[in-house]
Formats: sequence, C-alpha cells, structure tokens
Amino acid sequence: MPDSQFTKRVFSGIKPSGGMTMGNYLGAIKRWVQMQDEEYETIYCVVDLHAITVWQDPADLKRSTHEVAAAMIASGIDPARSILFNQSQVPAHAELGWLFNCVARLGWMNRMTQFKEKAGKNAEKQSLGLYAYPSLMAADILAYHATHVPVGEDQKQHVELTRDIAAKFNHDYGVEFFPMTEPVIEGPGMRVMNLRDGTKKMSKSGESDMERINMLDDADAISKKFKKARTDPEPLPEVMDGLKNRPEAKNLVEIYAALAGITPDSVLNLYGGEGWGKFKPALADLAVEKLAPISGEMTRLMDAPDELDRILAAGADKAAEIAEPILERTFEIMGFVRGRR
Ligand code: AQP
Repeated sequence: MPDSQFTKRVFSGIKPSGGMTMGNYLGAIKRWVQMQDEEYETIYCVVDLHAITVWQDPADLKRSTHEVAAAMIASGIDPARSILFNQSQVPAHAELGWLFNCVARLGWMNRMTQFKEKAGKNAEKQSLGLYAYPSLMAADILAYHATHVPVGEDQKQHVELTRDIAAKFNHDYGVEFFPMTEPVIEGPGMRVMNLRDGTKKMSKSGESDMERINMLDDADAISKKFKKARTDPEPLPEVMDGLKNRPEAKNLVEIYAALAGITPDSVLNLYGGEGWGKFKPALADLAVEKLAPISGEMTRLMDAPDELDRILAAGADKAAEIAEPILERTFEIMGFVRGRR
C-alpha cells in the first residue's frame, strides 16, 4: 500500500500517571480538539500501559485514568466524533509492541533523551518497560496506520523512532505496510516548562506541586503558583529576543500567548516594559478564565465514573475494529501461523 493511500488519521495519547497539567492541555489536548474539525479521523487514547512503566498505586491509576478521560471530554474531545478509549482495553497495542521490540535496535533506544531524563542517575533501577516505552508508543500509532501525531516538542524524538521502526519493518519484509507518520508540532505552548526551573518541562509527576499548574487547581492555587513562579529581576522586554537566556520569563510569556491564542510577540506588545508585579496577576487571571470552565466540567464527569467507563469501553470497541485487522496482517507478513479465529 503506497503512502498516498493511507487515510489521514491522527493518533495521540496521555499517560494516566498523575493529575493532568497545563502542559498536557496546551501542548496536546487544545490542538487535538481543533483536529476534530480538520480533515483527519481522530483517535485519542488514555495510555494506561505506559503509566505503569513507573509504579502506580492501583487506586491512583483508576482515578488518573478517569481524570485524563474527563479532561479530554471537558476540553472538547467529542466521543461521537473521535475514538476515545484506554489502551489496555485493546490488546493489539501490547501485541504489536512486542513485535516492534524485535524490530527496534538497542542503539536507537539508547539515544532516547526522555529515558535519560526520567531515569536520571538511577537507570539500573528503572523498569524494562520505561526503556521500551517508545517501542510501545510506535505500536500505539502504527496499530492504526496513523499518519499524523500531534505531540509536544518533548515527544518528537519518539515519533521519529516510530518512523524508523516503520521503515525497518517495511524494508525487512519487503512491504509498504506501515506509513511514515508525521509529528504535528505547532504554536506556542508546545513545550510548557516547570514554574520553578525553566529548563525542565512541566510534568505530572514532578517533585513539587508548586512547579506545575494542574487542570483541577482552583483560582487560589493558580494565582499562588504564578506568584511564586521563579523569574528574574528584569522587566519584560519589548521583543522576544530580549528573553534569550531567561528561560523562566520566556516560559511565562509563552504560557500567556498559548492561553490567549496570540503570538508571544503580541504578549510583549501588551506587557513590554512592565514588571512581574503586573504580569503575573494578569497571567493568573487569564489561566483561571480559561481553565475554570474545564475543571468544573471535569469534576462533574469524574463524579460519574460509570459513564466514563461506558464511553471508554465503547471507544475501545471502535478502536479494536481498526487495530485488529492491521495487527493480523502484521502477523501474516511476518509468517506467524494464525489458524484460530
Ligand atoms: N510540559 C509540556 N509541554 C507541552 N506538552 C506536554 N505534554 C506533556 N507535558 C507537556 C504533552 O502531553 C501529551 C501527553 O503526555 P504524557 O502525559 O503521556 O507524557 P509525558 O510527556 O511524559 O507527561 P508528563 O506530565 O511528563 O508525565 P510523567 O511526569 O508522568 O512522566 C504529549 O503529547 C506530550 O507532548
């Protein structure tokens, strides 16, 4: 099947490894919602198998799975227009993941910067799953022949690995079966940084709650976190060039831009020359204005977990309808005996 015949299909996912952050919203979900109105078929997944690459308390995993699903729906992912499900309910992910573990090369995995960042000095103590994570992510994408993956900057390398796996598979078996998936990375907010250290990304599982804005934070927490966010003594510059080597300041300007839907330069047109005493409260007000309606709806949805479970199960049925024939054909190409139907 040549590339041009692949349906334009988007796949992306979020790990239920803790509370949803503003990074997940600005870097991922906001764009996913728009893609429903574009020319793509959209598939969005709560990637629970990825969450357990680090220890998850079972009750927390369940709660976080509901929280991620609720955040997606409350932000505008419509289960009637997109396929929305949790990964572990579609076994094709794990099965194709194993096949890809046998395609991916150790040298490729050793270059994955996210593993190095997450494992830190303790690489020996990490799970094998954390190391193999990008190969399972390739399976998530390619089980649907997804052509486009909207992700934050931080995940770009994993989408490149997905292309390497697809290319090696196609080459080794002499087929044009898997597409060359494109990462879709656009606009400000695609890498939201930690509020206490502007060189690290904002993460769900970062050490301190003060370093991130959670989607469920209330107005007081949001304003306190921005107030205490690390900055520098300089006022805001008139142009973006003035934010070079000022990672924390740059991050706050980019968060404002992403929330307001304007460019960072336009933010500086409004606030250039002003101090943090004026900018931080304005940023906090804007964040509350944008997040409060979403967090209100998230809370309502999370109070009805049975309804969320029903939506995820129905989505998993639809997802399996696409993934199972692709997995089956992969087994066939590789020479597996598959007489059982
Ligand atoms: N800080 C961020 N800025 C921009 N985009 C981000 N994303 C996550 N954090 C940021 C995007 O959200 C999607 C889902 O990511 P994920 O939660 O599955 O994985 P992650 O990137 O490993 O997220 P965390 O918060 O850092 O999780 P933990 O701390 O548990 O490891 C992706 O599209 C990602 O780009």
